[in-house]
Order: sequence, then C-alpha cells, then structure tokens
Amino acid sequence: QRDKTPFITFVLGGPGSGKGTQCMKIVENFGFTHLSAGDLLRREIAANSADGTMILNTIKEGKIVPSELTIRLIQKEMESSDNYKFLIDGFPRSEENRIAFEQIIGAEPDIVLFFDCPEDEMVKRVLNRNQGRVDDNIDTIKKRLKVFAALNLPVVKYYLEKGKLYKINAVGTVDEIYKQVYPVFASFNF
Ligand code: UP5
Ligand code: MG
Repeated sequence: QRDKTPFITFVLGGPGSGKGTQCMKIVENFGFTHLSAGDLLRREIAANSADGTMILNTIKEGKIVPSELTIRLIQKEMESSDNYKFLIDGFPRSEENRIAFEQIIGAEPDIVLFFDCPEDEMVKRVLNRNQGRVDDNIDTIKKRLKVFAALNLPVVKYYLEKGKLYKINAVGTVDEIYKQVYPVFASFNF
C-alpha cells in the first residue's frame, strides 16, 4: 500500500462546519487516514512540547500557527503511515499554508472538500460542543470566523478555479450531509 502514489484530500470549512464529523465517516467507508491539523497541534500542547505554549496562545487567539510547524507534524504522520489515502482536515488555512505545503511536501491535493455552512449555524455547533476546547468560546469563535473568511476562503477559491473543489452544503443532519460526500469518493478507483 505505501508504495502507491499518495491520494491527498484537503478538507476545508469554517469552525464547526462538520469537517471532523464527516471525516470519521469517510474513514469508515473508504479506508482513509484522518489527519486533523488542529488535533495534531493540540497533541503538541498536551505533550508539553517545545512549541506547546506558542501553539496554545495562537489557538486561543484563533490565529494560524507557522506553516513549517504544522506541515512538519502532517509530514511525520504521512511518512509513518502504511496508508496512501489521506484526509488532511483543517489545512491549509491560508494561501501561505498552501504554498508552503506544495514546496515542502512536493505534492498537491487530488481533491478538496469544502463544507459550506452559514456562520450562525457554525457558532451554534461550536458553542454546543462542550469538549473543553480552549477556543470554543464566543470571543475566540468570532476571531476564528474572521480568520476563516479573510485567509481560508481565498484557498477555497484557488481550488475552485483549479477544478479540484467539491462544495458540500453543510446544513442538515450528519447523514444528509454525508449523502453528498459519499458519491465524491465512490467515483474514484483507489
Ligand atoms: N456537528 C457536526 N455536524 C453536525 C450537523 N450536521 N448538525 C448538527 N451538529 C453537527 O463539528 C462541530 C460540532 O458540531 C460537534 O459538536 C459536532 O458533533 C457537531 P466538527 O465535526 O467537530 O466540526 P469541525 O469543522 O471539525 O470544527 P472544528 O471546530 O474542529 O474546526 P476548526 O477549523 O475551527 O478547528 P481546528 O481544530 O481545525 O483548528 C483549531 C485551531 O487550530 C485553529 O483555529 C487555528 O488556531 C489552529 N490551526 C492552525 O493554526 N493551523 C492549522 O493548520 C490547523 C489549525
Ligand atoms: Mg475539527
């Protein structure tokens, strides 16, 4: 498996748009390895790594961690995996992230999923989550939404213009949304 050319999917969408929830279902059905950039960064905080404090402060402000750091974490996971199918969830969050990934990894995504969700719905979901995330408070959510609109939407536009974007209407039940996601992957012969 690991000799195969990687199949890379970027999973984009605002805070609480349902990226992680839908990724779990894609993993079950299509055998992908799920790499949530946010989860990898939170793992560094929990492990008290050298960059932990900086990452924590960045996440509390809803800002973006330096590209090289996030990409190093993603690269480590990809290289140590036996799989060749990857869901990279919540990355790239900016054009700078995107270009750095292309340069360091030397690859582009095969496809990009974009979970399109209205802001009020995203706010509701994040505030209901209750998993103790330091960024799940109204002040930080507002900052995350601003950063998303200013820096992440240009990345979405870039992949739309490249013909790689699959836009998913992220309003509805988890199953209703997955009904749009499933055919995207079912159309590939991995
Ligand atoms: N839920 C899910 N689907 C639902 C549905 N259809 N109907 C009703 N409820 C639904 O879902 C969020 C909540 O909604 C959950 O409680 C779920 O049960 C419910 P989830 O699937 O977790 O949504 P997701 O899009 O994954 O939301 P998340 O909050 O994880 O998105 P963010 O992009 O904000 O968070 P992430 O972890 O990716 O990043 C956090 C921070 O890390 C960033 O703000 C940034 O500071 C930093 N970061 C970087 O600096 N660089 C990176 O590359 C990545 C992150
Ligand atoms: Mg998530």
